[in-house]
Amino acid sequence: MQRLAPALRQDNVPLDLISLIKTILAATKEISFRVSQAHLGGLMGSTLDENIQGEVQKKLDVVANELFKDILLESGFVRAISSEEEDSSVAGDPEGKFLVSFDPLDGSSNIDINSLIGTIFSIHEAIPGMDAEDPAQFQQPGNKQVCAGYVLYGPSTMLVMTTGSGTHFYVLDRTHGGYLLVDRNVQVPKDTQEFAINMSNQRFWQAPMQNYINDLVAGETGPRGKNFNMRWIAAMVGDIHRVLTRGGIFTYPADNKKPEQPYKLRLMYEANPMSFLIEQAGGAAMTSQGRIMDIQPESIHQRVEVIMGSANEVETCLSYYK
Ligand code: AFP
Repeated sequence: MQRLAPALRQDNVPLDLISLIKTILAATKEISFRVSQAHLGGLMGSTLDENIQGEVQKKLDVVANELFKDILLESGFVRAISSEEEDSSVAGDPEGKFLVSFDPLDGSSNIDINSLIGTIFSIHEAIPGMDAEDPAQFQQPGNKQVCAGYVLYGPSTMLVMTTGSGTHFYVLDRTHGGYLLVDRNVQVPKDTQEFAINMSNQRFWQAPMQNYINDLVAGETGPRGKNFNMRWIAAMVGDIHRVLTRGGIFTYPADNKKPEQPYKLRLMYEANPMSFLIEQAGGAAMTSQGRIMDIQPESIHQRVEVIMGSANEVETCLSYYK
């Protein structure tokens, strides 16, 4: 099994990006440890604060965010960061070459039930001449990402990452403290019989998604002529990891539960990095209107519709919108 840095050099990843990736991974190793000790260290439960999106912050959300933020801002590689847990972007080194967007702990509702959670990150190059303080520098589409990945704090701590040369799986080897490459160029099967959606929102979806899911649930007696299984982990990192491992379709469609907020997932630190990973593994990552990675972002915490996974199944789903 190959160590991380030689694997990245094999993919011709520039040295400064490798250094940034190593910095990110140093933070994830510490978060992984804190997650495993959370109950013993008094880090279960919520704080009294809400983030800018009106979500109550868990104690571990705050710890993971501070760890990630501090290590990135002190690294010298980063011009600015943006995080799910920060109101706006935070300036780093004015000479830093990269911008990092991240969700320090995705799937926070799983913390208290000792279930899957993870850290998601997305890296863009900083725009020359733009001020480190200016949040507008983050308004770059997903197709300009130079690296994206997540670390899943599961039974083993796994890194899934792409720098544009395929999507690779790594496992944290606690005997030497580094990530080892375990699967190079994973491929999402084109077809699937598994879907992931929060079914409790069914009555709030638009008609095309209602019709599509009804046809999946109808199974072999319905128009699809085959049975589908359903899974929902309530952490995008967990659901996307399953899709990358054995295929499937994952969607968080538009709904009218809160008419002022039709979408749930965040473009910059959830949908874009996951889209890069899925596409690099031969899958598709779309909204009902087009490719996620071609969306021009307007703000850091922008939300977006997500339909991603096995390419043929995503195409079938989108055909209901035509
Ligand atoms: P957090 O990052 O706030 O924990 O949100 C998790 C999430 O954005 C995504 O990871 C899940 O797929 C989705 O929310 C779960 O949503 P439901 O609450 O509808 O299950």
